[in-house]
Amino acid sequence: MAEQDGTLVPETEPHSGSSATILVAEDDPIFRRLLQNRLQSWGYRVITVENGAEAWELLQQPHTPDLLILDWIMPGVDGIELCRRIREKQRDRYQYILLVSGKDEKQEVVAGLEAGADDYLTKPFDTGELRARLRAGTRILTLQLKLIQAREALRFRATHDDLTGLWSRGATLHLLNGELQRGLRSGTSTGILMIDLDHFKRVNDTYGHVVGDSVLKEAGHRIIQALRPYDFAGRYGGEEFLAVLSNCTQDDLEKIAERARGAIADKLISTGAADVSVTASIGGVVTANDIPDLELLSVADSALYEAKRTGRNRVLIGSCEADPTQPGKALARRPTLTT
Ligand code: GH3
Ligand code: MG
Ligand code: MG
Ligand code: MG
Repeated sequence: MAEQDGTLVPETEPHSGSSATILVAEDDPIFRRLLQNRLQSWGYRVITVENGAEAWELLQQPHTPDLLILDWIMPGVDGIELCRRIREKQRDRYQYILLVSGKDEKQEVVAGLEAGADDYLTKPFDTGELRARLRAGTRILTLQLKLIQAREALRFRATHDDLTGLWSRGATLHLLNGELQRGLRSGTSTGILMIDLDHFKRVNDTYGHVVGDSVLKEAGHRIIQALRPYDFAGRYGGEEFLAVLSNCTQDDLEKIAERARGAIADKLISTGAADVSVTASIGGVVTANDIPDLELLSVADSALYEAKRTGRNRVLIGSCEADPTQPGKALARRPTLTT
């Protein structure tokens, strides 16, 4: 349908069912209102602002629209300046910009695109053309969304263990280092728990690997449930898990370790094929000192070894003081019995 003087004439187009949100920045109140009505009749959600400064302010907030219709000529921050600002700021998501103007000169169109607009419409314009151009923009944004989802799925797979969904070994060690640094900066203690399922080979030998896998998955889940919301756990090895507890006293560490041990041991794991009884031995360490991760892991490992040696299904916390004579070394390695 043709337009007169940039004004949109109401028409009864079928609802497109689109759920995209469009930000319209337009200083002409009549054109703004008509544009809003038309876009809404096509199924878009619409946010309108009267000038570029308002649009820019709105775009600083989280969850802003990805589809923008910007008027070129507005008082203060105009559409071109807005395009430049949007493109200068690195965002997670790309925003598709349709620039609207009464200017029709080729060099004006080029200037608009150079400033960062994706497409250009000259007033007065045909609503059919506007609709088609918005669909083109939506197609690009949909493609972008799929790419982001694919990237996130890859990122998840690269940092998580396939079977349990917990952090992978590499990611766990990376996060552990981050927590240790954070603990040092804030002067708080960080705790580590090394959790190893007892006689897990027997589980596989008795019930088979498929059941063994289900048990591992459920054990990982129970460990996560036993932790505080801001702690994290990863699969450190085959049937071994590593939990990292930030801002954690020795008392906290013992309580949480005991909770994790009980969570695994106290209730049979139902796998569908069999109800399996399994226990875990846990070695821990807590420190506020500048001790390298490998040193801490070695203390936790020694405690775990001791827990295995002295009967399994138990928690032992190794003591770990910084050795003033050997920076980066733990002073005491002998685990102290806590349960
Ligand atoms: P311990 O109490 O001394 O830890 O005995 P264990 O049998 O648990 O220890 P060991 O290290 O001898 O055996 C670990 C077993 O865990 C052997 C291995 O087949 C099993 N395992 C490791 N990864 C997986 C896995 O992804 N799935 C299954 N089903 N089993 C696994
Ligand atoms: Mg204007
Ligand atoms: Mg084991
Ligand atoms: Mg093991």
